[in-house]
Amino acid sequence: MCARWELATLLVCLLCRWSAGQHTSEGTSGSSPLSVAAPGPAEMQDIQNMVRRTVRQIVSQLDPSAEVASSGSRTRKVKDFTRQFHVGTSCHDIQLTQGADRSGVYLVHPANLAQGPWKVYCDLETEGGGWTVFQVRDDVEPHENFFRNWEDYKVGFGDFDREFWLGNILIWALTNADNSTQFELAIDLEDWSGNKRFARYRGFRMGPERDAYRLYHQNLYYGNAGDSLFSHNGLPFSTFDVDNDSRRGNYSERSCARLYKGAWWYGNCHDSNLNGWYLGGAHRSFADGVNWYTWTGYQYSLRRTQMRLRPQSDAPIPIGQDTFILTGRAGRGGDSGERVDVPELLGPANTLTRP
Ligand SMILES: [Ca+2]
Repeated sequence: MCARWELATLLVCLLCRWSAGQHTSEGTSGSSPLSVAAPGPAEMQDIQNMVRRTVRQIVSQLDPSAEVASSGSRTRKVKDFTRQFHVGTSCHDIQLTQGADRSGVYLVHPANLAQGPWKVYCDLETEGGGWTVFQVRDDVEPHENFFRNWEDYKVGFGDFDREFWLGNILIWALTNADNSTQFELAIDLEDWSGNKRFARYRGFRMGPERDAYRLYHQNLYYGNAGDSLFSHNGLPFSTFDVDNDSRRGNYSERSCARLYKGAWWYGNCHDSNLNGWYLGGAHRSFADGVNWYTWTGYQYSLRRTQMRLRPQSDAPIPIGQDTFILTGRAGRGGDSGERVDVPELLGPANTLTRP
């Protein structure tokens, strides 16, 4: 493996030197009749992305079991605990009542769903654990297509060991299983230089489908990525085929999901687009990548993102100035205590959470 990595590293060095040499010689001589125009920053970014992709392909061919810890990976390392632990009502419940302490795939059956159980990825190791991870974008091969319709986002898609969206039914069910539990939302971001940022919200939940899977949270209470979910609070979910955003215009202009190649709680249109196109770093197109505006702007597509939820602790919430609280009971699906019938989860479209 070491030798393979050395080979890959050598290749990167050679390519980088070659492209740098091209750049330098053109920059200094300039008059050579054979020289082409020196690449600008955008072209250099494209070259870097191309090199990165090529190395990734070479490494994955050399070592099919390569994992995400090293660049050039294909999948994330995910363990399956569905046979070792009983079905719980949530990841937090399984950790609490069965003593599970390793992250991986478990079976949960939220009390407000008629059907179940369902597979979910639990992070039981980060900051005390108890997290259900509901969105992952990552530097894996092959990438998942996130430009999907309402039904796909409703049921969920992807692979737990690559990229996925858990599905709006389950995100709704988990955050509305009872009327008293409040949920914390953690968003983790990583750029292509390995820098990591995060944003934390309290009072997170998603409305039911009749509420268009609306996003509710209390204001950002902790984080260093900036608050790119502020303007999305209280907005309904939109996909390219179901336009619930507030943008007006003619056909091609009126849908944020279509314009920005994602599915999100768009208004007119967004400060964050974590389900956008995986563009692998800086991009020339506007706001259609995996963007988090307050950190990397509208023309930088992040390398890794993750969204996870868990019951929040009972510690006091530091509510500052300008804090919005939109966590009322309206639209909660668990009010009556009845189980909601969601036959969609039993359909063949559900390849992610079906055991
Ligand atoms: Ca619209």
